[in-house]
Amino acid sequence: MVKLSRRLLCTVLLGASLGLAPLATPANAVTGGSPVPAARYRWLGAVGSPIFFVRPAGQFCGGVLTAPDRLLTAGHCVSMFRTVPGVLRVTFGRDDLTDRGGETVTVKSVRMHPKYRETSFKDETVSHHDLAVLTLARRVNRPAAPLGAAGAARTGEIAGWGFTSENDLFNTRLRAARVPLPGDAACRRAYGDSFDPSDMLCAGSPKADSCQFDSGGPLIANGRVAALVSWGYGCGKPGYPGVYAKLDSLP
Ligand code: 4AZ
Repeated sequence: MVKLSRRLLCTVLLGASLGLAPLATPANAVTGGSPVPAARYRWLGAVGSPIFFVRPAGQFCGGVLTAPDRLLTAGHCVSMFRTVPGVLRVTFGRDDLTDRGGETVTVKSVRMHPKYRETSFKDETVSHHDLAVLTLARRVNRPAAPLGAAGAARTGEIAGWGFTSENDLFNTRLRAARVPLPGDAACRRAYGDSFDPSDMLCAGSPKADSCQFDSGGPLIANGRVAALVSWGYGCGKPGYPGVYAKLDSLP
């Protein structure tokens, strides 16, 4: 709750103070990636709300379809909307958030992972069991994402609509990148006990990483979604891989 609301507030204030819209916080996202067509991930949704007017489509997170009317996303993306799920929208099939293409569906309810909780690492909010399920107001005619554990995979793929670097505040294009999976020890070294390998997975490098507004989006390994973008200390910082919520911690 604290995490997203603080972020939303910063973004809105920054946008307002600079008199610019759309605008969002200066942060990286899918760094080191390249544009991909949304048609490649028919089950990938952009989570947003018209109240988040500083971003096209009000987008602030990603999510993956697990049934015709269920979208799995990061808990921290939607915890502040638990009591007002109807203000959330999920948009599928849009290469660029400024386009009109694809389809947009209203959200009916938000169910948080029962063990969702927040701690902190430096000035970052650490989200544990960072998963939530959105029930959509109608069923969409799209395939569910294939889900599966990363196992021994050495690399994965991430996708999201976030910014590509601190100098690219205006990216609204869906992008993807291949990221290394350096293993639990790398994240333990970086984050100590804040990293819990029982429900988290470590991915990324200074060459390619996820960042703000990529949260809730997929980490794909062996052709299956293994985890969702969750948190990290900055983006692409040497020694600080991104942290992902593993789907096998689903209740
Ligand atoms: C975020 O703020 C965020 N580099 C997402 C991913 C990462 C860091 C921050 C990982 O949503």
